Amino acid sequence: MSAQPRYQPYSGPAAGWGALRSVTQHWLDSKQPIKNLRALLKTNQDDGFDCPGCAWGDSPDSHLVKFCENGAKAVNWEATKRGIGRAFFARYSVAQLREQSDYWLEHQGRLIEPLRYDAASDRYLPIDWDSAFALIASELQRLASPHEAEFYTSGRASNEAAFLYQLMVRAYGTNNFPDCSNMCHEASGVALGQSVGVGKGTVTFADFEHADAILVFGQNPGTNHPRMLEPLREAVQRGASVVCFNPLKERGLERFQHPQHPLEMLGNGSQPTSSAYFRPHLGGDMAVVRGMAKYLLQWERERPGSVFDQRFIDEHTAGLSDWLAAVEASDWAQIETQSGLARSEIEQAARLYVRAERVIACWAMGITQHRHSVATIQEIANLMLLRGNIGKPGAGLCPVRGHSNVQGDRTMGINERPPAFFLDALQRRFDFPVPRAQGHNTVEAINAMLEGRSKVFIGLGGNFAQATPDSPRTHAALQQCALTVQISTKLNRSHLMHGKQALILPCLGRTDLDLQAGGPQAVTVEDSFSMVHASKGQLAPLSREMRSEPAIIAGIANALLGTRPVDWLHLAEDYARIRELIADCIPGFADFNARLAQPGGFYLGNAAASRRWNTEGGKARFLAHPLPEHLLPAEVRSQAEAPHLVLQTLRSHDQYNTTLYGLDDRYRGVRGMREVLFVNPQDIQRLGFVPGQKVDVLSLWDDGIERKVHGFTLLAYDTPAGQAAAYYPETNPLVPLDSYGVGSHTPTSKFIAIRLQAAATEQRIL
Ligand SMILES: Nc1nc2c(c(=O)[nH]1)N[C@H]1C(S)=C(S)[C@@H](COP(=O)(O)OP(=O)(O)OC[C@H]3O[C@@H](n4cnc5c(=O)[nH]c(N)nc54)[C@H](O)[C@@H]3O)O[C@H]1N2
Ligand SMILES: Nc1nc2c(c(=O)[nH]1)N[C@H]1C(S)=C(S)[C@@H](COP(=O)(O)OP(=O)(O)OC[C@H]3O[C@@H](n4cnc5c(=O)[nH]c(N)nc54)[C@H](O)[C@@H]3O)O[C@H]1N2
Ligand SMILES: [Mo]
Repeated sequence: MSAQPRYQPYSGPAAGWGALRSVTQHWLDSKQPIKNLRALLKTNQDDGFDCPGCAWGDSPDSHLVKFCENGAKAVNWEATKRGIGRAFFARYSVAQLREQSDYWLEHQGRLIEPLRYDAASDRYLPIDWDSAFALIASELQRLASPHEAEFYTSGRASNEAAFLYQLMVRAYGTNNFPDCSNMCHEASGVALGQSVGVGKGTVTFADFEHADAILVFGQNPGTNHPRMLEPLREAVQRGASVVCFNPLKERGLERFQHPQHPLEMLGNGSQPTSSAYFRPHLGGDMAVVRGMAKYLLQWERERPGSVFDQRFIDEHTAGLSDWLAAVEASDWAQIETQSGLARSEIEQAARLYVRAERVIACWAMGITQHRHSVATIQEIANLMLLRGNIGKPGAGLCPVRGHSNVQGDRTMGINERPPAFFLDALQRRFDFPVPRAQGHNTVEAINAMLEGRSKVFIGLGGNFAQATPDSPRTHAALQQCALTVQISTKLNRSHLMHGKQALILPCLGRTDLDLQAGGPQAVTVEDSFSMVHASKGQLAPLSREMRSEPAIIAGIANALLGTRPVDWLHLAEDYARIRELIADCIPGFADFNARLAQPGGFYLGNAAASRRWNTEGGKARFLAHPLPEHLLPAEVRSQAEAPHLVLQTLRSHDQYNTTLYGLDDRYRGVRGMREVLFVNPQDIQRLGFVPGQKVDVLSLWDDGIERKVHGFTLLAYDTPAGQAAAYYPETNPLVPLDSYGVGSHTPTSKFIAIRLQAAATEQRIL
């Protein structure tokens, strides 16, 4: 699928013919094009399955085809005819598989039978399901404490699977739930919980149709949430503004830029414009928003009552004066240096914000994967509260979620720091001593395994070995375990970085028909807008040996706990039974089974969206943080050598997290390669390199560990000076385990201090 390595800036628009060509290639590559076309037409339809791609919601009014280029890739990836079982694993030892690329591993096809690692032959061999369940139960029972096991979840797990999983794990006795959300929108949950009392977004799809301005911070929807481009485009057509903040000119967002000069309409008398594109420094968004707030304060003082929504503030909020004091105390020199924007640009952004009556603020990983992410998100919330932009139509907060059910998994209790009301509800309903001690998040789980405090790792989906920071240490952490279990659809590195004993349990995916004793089953998911809807797989599974996630969890739970506190196997026969339990325990799910029949699903409700504030004090809170003194952390500043560049790690157009569909990144002009470093041409020159040269990349931290990746090709790219970009997961070895967000523990994947060295082999490939 991927040609000779090539780099040539892309000139076409986002989507369009380039997208069609790409979908067709992936579709043919699945080896069952006709079957998959049927599948694609069922994507996100009422009687079909939820797209296994992103968590963007659907317009309830549209019955048209509801998939995008990258959703189509996700479906074709899952619905492949290729399967791997005993023959494949007889051919390759684990050591040989480790030599293969991540791309090659996933490309081999779907996992079709349960496997157990055999140390004598260094191979995975077939095992029957009951023996696999018995092995897990005996290893878990052998631990000195349930807190010595880690139960990871990736955000594709359905509500039913997640609820059953957390119930099993808590009945076993721990809250150790590291999950992908810890590396993703954790900061949004933490920040918004404190600010507005709900750790989720407050908008629904309909709000996008009424917004006068949409702010898009640190997000690349053209690749990662393509269906979001449609409401953005409609907004612009309606005369609303779309205001983007991103150091990179992302192709899918560029169309919303004012075609001539983004700075043209600065002064009062200038032409109104619909849109603007600002390019802050990595990690500079808090300073941007602080600067916008400074202008708002100034204008309010000049014309009292013209800017702040004083009625909303008086009735609904607390803490304004402390925050305004912090705004006043921040000086422009610091704001300009830290934000990377000129004061005039910040003024322009502030004008676009105040001119709009109803504003939505969206953000994703460009905001959350930073050290000061919680403070930054609270600053965005402050800005929105100032003009009453939460809890009215066409306005609100919109952390755009990643995995298709990552939000639902949290709602179901995949949470290492569960709220007391949730645990109380479990205890009331199931009558067992629910563990109350805080569990491990992802970073804590890695540390616990590294130090030998945790000995069993179970992964409900995902690719823990590659998605996590500091890869060599994470690999070592997994390899030290007594047992690792991966419940997966495809082969990935997490199966190869295994514990002393190891299991691969092949599961059904979203597109697969899920037949249980009670008939064909549907599962449910929750999107970024708190809409819950059913997902029903359509395609006959590749093998009878694959099981659904609920069935696998029930099998493990049955071996581990018998029928305590529920009859697990009975539940897995008909998922409506699981939904009844969810309805009993989780607010918003009353009459769950009946309400699922509603076309498009049902809205879970959101207290903040109806201006009820479940915070300390019962009001929405302006939370005041000083601007960070330095963006570079002390652990980097203390090093003898200063960093050459700051690196962000991001997604190409041809990947889904650690799953690589191909080796191209169409909108950034890259073909056939991934080990590349996007650097400003002047930086390349300043550092004494030439474009196309290969370099080794080192990251800086104060723990004496050398973190390095080799042979990355330098690409001259339009990125602000000093700021580089490269793909994840190839660069995860550079992310120090101890470099994470304050209050969120999210690895700082968008801010890594690096130095470059000429690669040992001086070969140039371009
Ligand atoms: N096709 C596809 N879809 C996906 C995924 C996928 O891998 N492939 N992944 C899913 C998941 S789990 C998630 S979480 C989402 C991720 O969706 P995104 O958050 O869009 O993903 P990233 O590629 O990490 O892009 C981050 C963007 O933020 C910008 N950025 C980085 N640092 C900063 C900063 O400091 N400030 C600002 N203002 N911008 C910054 C980058 O230039 C980039 O455009 O997508 C989901 N959807
Ligand atoms: N450096 C850096 N690191 C990052 C990020 C970054 O931007 N930069 N982003 C972070 C983010 S936002 C996230 S969400 C995480 C993602 O972390 P994960 O969710 O752990 O990773 P994925 O790559 O989505 O997992 C892919 C694997 O999931 C399995 N799988 C796919 N579908 C299913 C299914 O339906 N059921 C089951 N059981 N298994 C399935 C397949 O075996 C596949 O190999 O990575 C994080 N890591
Ligand atoms: Mo994510």
